[in-house]
Amino acid sequence: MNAPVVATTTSAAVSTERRQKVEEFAYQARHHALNMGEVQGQGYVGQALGSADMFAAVYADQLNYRAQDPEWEQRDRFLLSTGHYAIGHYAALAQAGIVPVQELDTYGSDDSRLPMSGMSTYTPGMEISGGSLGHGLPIAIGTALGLRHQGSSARVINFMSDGELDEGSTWEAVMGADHHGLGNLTVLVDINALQADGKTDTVLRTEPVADKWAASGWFVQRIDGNDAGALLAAFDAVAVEAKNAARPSVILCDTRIGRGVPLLEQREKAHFMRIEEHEWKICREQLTAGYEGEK
Ligand SMILES: Cc1ncc(C[n+]2csc(CCOP(=O)(O)OP(=O)(O)O)c2C)c(N)n1
Ligand SMILES: [Mg+2]
Repeated sequence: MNAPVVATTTSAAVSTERRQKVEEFAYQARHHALNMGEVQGQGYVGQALGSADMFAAVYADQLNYRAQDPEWEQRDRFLLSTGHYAIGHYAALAQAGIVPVQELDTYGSDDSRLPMSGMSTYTPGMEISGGSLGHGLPIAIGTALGLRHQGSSARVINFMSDGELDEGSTWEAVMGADHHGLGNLTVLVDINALQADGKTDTVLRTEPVADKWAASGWFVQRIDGNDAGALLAAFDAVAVEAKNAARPSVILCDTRIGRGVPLLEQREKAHFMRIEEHEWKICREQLTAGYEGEK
């Protein structure tokens, strides 16, 4: 069995400039998420805040894309498996210049290109439709195989949640990616330890999760998913691994739901948050104070 590799090279190995670019991107994306949340008064705001650093590392540092041409043939493919995280993805797409920032105000409204669950035919930059959990990774495997078959150097990054580790289709795909030696595939798992029905370990215990991926032949890292430096170091290790071996990589990201806004980090009912009218201003102020304080 392959021993799980836990990334220990955090910010020290990553330049300050690179890390700050990701942190700034994540900060702006969190504001976008709060703005979208306020349109509805409720929703998956906690997930968007919790995973903003992961989206930021992808869009500000890793992904090869053309903002004005989202279907550019040679683009890297970013697949959002977890449909309800669309709010976090839209925030990143806006910050990346793929979706106009003003359009975020339409989030979740009738006729909007930004529905509550990700839809590939609606939104530029949304490669697959979500909603039914556990399908992203199987699709990512088909995509990675197809790109390899075409001789493309584009890579596939699949984003999923810890709740999706309850799905049998996920584990079939984990084995399939190993079988096919998909070195062009990287998976990010947002381990916020929470699901719709409660804490992940009370719904279905998935730990020791790193060992399970490693036993299936993957290159495994487990990091603090709210640490931009750790995310970038992990992606750097994936790049080194891709040169040495043809096997898929997973970055298991421990995150905190609501991250960056203490008021929301403490919410008990965090899967689908109701935020009162007067609280939005407090959320923004807390977000900005935290970011300025950490700079
Ligand atoms: C196949 C499937 N089963 C069940 C659901 C219902 N469902 C919607 S969100 C969710 C929780 C999934 O866990 P996770 O994504 O980790 O939740 P979060 O961290 O966002 O609270 C479930 C079970 C679904 N969308 N698809
Ligand atoms: Mg979860």
